[in-house]
Amino acid sequence: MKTNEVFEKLWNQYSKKTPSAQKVKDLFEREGNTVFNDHIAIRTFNDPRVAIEVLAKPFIAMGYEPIGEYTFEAKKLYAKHFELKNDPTAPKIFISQLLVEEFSLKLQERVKAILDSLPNTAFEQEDLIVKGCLWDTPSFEIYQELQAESEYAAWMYVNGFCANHFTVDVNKLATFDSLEQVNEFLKTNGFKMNASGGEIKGTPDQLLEQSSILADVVPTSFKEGTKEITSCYYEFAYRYPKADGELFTGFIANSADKIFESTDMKLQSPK
Ligand code: OOG
Ligand code: NI
Repeated sequence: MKTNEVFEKLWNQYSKKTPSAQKVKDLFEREGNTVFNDHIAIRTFNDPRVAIEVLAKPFIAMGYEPIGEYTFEAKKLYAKHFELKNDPTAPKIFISQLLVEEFSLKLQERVKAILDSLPNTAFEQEDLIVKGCLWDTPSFEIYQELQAESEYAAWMYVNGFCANHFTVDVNKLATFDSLEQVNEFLKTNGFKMNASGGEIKGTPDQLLEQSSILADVVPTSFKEGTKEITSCYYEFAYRYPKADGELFTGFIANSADKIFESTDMKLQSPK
């Protein structure tokens, strides 16, 4: 797949299941901005059939290289970020995986059963990253059981392979000077921020400030019927220059830890 085609497919899938993202993008554009994408993120399980290396394949084929790695002890996650070295304007890619063996045997068996239900050819598809929930219609009972151990596992079971967020490059917005201004604008327009760890994660000293709106809650098919659960979210990033004058391109584990929670059902206010 060509670079533009991959990002177009990812955006189409993501914006369909994340109505707020298209709304926010339209709002920025109406204010006179062009919206550039700083990075996307993809989630997976560390099973060798679908681990980071497997999902990174289409990006490696485009010339992306692994740059940074991150561990999240409490959430039992590991992540890598990838950059296209010869093109600093290309979106960065953040891929994380659930460290399945660190959870209960029951969760390990659930994940294995989900993946075993598919033929190996399913994991070899070149557009695996936009295949979503490849397996059978999920069970709400299993969703809740996974959620008790890991919001990430439960989210992954239902949403599968997709960009779980795109990220507005705030440095490139013409009518905003700071992430704080962006957040005020979003709140004025009725969007709910992920306030876990503060609305702004990271500091100028860390060279990266990030915020995100809470994931949309959308009707989702379960064996037991339709339920409202989280899909994807939109992130906003402001980067500061390093000593060499170039903008910092990495991620900050402590901030990322809180950004993950944008899809947590526990952050959603009860209806
Ligand atoms: C990724 C969360 C981390 C960032 O920019 O720090 C992240 C996720 O929600 O899968 O995107
Ligand atoms: Ni992000």
